[in-house]
Amino acid sequence: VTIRNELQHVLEQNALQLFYQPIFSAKDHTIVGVEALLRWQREDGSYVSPAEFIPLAEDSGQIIPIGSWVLQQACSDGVRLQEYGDFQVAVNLSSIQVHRANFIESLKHTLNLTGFKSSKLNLELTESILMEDSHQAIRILDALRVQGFSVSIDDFGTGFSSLSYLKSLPIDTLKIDRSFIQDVISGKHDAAIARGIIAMASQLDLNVVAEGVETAEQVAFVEEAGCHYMQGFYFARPMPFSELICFIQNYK
Ligand code: G
Ligand code: G
Ligand code: MN
Ligand code: NA
Repeated sequence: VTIRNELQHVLEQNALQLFYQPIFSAKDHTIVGVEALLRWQREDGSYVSPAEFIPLAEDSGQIIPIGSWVLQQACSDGVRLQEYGDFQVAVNLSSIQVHRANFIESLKHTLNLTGFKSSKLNLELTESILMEDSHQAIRILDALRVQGFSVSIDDFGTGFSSLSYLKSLPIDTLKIDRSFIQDVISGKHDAAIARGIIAMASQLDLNVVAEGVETAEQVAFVEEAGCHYMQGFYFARPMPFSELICFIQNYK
């Protein structure tokens, strides 16, 4: 059986799970939210990375039911998470989901069903989603803002959008791709790029998240550069919801 064939049955087999990775304030290292990251566990116990199966699901159209499942699961977990603190929940979206005619309606439906608040849901879009059709993108972003959602640009720096283009978009947060954070200590150029993105984003009143922070040196660097939030293995790896609750309860 190929992965493509197996993928057709993931939903009926309850083979999908959401892991959560906490996001921290650079100011005081408190937890401000979590990012939901999809995991597929196959029958033999092995995990398939979303980097591998999301593109297949996008090709087959299965990204629609899978994406709906992700949103519903993240929102119902988000409601339970509110018992432990005032946390944002970030969800990654595919271009195909966002460009569907009923996208906003289905989001509202999920909130009604779960009781989660739009102000607590952060939608992570990639630069490419916004570049494909910028007029359409602005319409969608405006509608999301009216509904009270916040929007992040994920993997920032890997696409080709300029900060001046972003200025025209109603978005809240930039997530600097971890490829830039990886080499901020050893690479002069990556350090300059990361510093530049953080400084300009701050000037544009955008929040900045440094992704993939793995070492104390990187933490010190991004804090010094004025980054607002941090996420990465240095603080916490993505983990199942039950572990997240333990992590939050035991965290300082
Ligand atoms: O968690 P991991 O590093 O394996 O994620 C790999 C990639 O899969 C990342 O680019 C991440 O944004 C993406 N991804 C994770 N969960 C989801 C999801 O629920 N929906 C979509 N569309 N992408 C996801
Ligand atoms: O594209 P996106 O930013 O959504 O991808 C998030 C992915 O990055 C997740 O799959 C997550 O597992 C991974 N990730 C999160 N923190 C770190 C880190 O500190 N180092 C590395 N190598 N990967 C990370
Ligand atoms: Mn992401
Ligand atoms: Na990213």
